[in-house]
Amino acid sequence: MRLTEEQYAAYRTEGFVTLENVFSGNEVETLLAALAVDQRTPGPHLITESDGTTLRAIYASHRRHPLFARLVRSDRLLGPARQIAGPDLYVHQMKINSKQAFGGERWAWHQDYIVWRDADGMPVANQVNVALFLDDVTEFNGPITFLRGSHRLGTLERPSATAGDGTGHIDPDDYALTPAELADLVKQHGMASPKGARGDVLLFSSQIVHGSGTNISPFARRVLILTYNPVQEPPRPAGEPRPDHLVGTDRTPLEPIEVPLDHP
Ligand code: HL5
Ligand code: SIN
Ligand code: MN
Repeated sequence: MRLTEEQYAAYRTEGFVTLENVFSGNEVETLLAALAVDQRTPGPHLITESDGTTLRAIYASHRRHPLFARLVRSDRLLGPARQIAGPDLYVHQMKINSKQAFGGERWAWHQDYIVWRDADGMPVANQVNVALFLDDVTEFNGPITFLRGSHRLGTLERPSATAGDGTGHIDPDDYALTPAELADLVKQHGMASPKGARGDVLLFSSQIVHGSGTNISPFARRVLILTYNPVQEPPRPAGEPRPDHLVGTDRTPLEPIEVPLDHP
């Protein structure tokens, strides 16, 4: 699968592009069934909301469940990712942000790359994020919102940011842009929040400013986000690397496969 010239140009200019109908309803159902199984496996890969119990995010399902292991090699995701980030990619990170109905919490405005640079020693910002919608994403359930073209600003330094204690997931709150920065950037860039049906795919740059609001609707907004990184540019951590559910260590270049995913 390849992006059209228009889609490729949109990604380069805007920092994101949406692809419709990439996975079928049956495939999404099968992925959700696998997620239901995987989220019962306890461990540090489960992140909760501020209540300490509701699931906020789950990392690295591809390392525990064969269906997700196939998904990360799917040509429908890997094809466009290779066009953008180069032929030899591995999974730097995979997460499902599960933003639940009636209260799934916000993700603060941030850029991804600066976090991976500081926490993991990621040398260059050549990652592409490939987000697969597991629910319909609407204006009501907390869509990811972008500042158009803000990936072209490069890294916006955060004087007060801390890269965590080296063991856990870093919430974008710790790298959030200030209200003054946001107000200024929105004037120049404007905002966009791509909507779509479950099965659609949203590609976005690791340098684009993004965030999302609380989900006050009765509809969950589960989004699976894969971050591919070129094998030639792995992180070089200054100290102990973060655990491998956060920072992928299998750096064998992924070969695209094309198989339907509507069976486990
Ligand atoms: N939670 C991620 C990590 O690597 C970083 C954020 O959206 C990605 C900024 O811990
Ligand atoms: C979100 O799920 O809304 C935020 C995604 C991200 O920060 O990558
Ligand atoms: Mn992010």
